Amino acid sequence: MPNSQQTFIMVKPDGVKRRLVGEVIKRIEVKGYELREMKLFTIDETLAKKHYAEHVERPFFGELVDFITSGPVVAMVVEGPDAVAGMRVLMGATNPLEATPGSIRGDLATLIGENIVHGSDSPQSAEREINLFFG
Ligand code: DAT
Ligand code: MG
Repeated sequence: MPNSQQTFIMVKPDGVKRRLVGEVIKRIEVKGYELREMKLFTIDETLAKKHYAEHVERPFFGELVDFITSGPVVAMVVEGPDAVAGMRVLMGATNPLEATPGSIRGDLATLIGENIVHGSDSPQSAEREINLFFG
């Protein structure tokens, strides 16, 4: 497979509450990526702070940790050609207002703080996040 990569994808608590797990997985599968790992669980504060460590200085860090620990998530390892960048395109921009229609966030979300999915932003982040959640 040309430049096959693994990336870390997560349906966040808002997506699970809104019963969008199937919708997100459907979009990943019909695109042509494969699911390699998957688990439903609730993230604890320690894991949340490690996952979002790059945002520790941001004013919304506390809210981010509260939100991501507020209910179950579905964590996944997704694999395919250029899967890291490809999943970012499938997800759409961080702010749903700027996310293109056709993308997950563009079609399904309205608020930056409730944007349904997480996806690694680089191969290095993917490796770190896969180890954090599935290592
Ligand atoms: P992404 O999830 O697209 O990688 P990010 O890593 O910059 O975006 O931020 C992580 C999450 O933090 C993002 O999905 C939603 C939240 N967030 C980002 N910027 C924000 C802001 N200005 N206000 C509130 N929440 C924000
Ligand atoms: Mg990010």
